[in-house]
Amino acid sequence: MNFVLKYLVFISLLTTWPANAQNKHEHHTSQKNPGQQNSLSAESSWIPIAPPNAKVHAGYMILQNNGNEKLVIKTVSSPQYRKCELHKTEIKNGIASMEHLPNLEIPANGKIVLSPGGLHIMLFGPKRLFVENDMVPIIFHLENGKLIKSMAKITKRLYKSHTH
Ligand SMILES: [Cu+2]
Repeated sequence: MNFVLKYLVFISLLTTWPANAQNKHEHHTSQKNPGQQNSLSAESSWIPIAPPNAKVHAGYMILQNNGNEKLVIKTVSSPQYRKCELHKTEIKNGIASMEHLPNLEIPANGKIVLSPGGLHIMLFGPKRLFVENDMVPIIFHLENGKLIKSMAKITKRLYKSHTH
């Protein structure tokens, strides 16, 4: 698990490097606490494995804001899906429906859990067939212009929910 988290942070650093390049002092802090400079980290990212003909998948993870300012995710993308959206499943009168969220705010020093039956990333149009343990990049586009990349693992479904 530790290795995975470090790997995610490493990927995040790569992704945001161009935006941070002019900020020289961040270089010193990166060894000590790499998560700090990105503020946002996506941990335990997973996508339940879907039947080969499924046109839509869902992504779940824990979004942790390590900074002292709120962060807003404006859009989400993945090179391996045609389109990604922020969704929220709600149950009204016993019927589950999904809402497409215009953005997602993560409070300062707070975290948001995306999990089956609640918040999720809706992943439309997989561009290839995934098998268990494949790693799929999911990129969060923040309001402040930064990109945060996470790797989601194709995983056997743990809970029964969110069928389409
Ligand atoms: Cu959805």
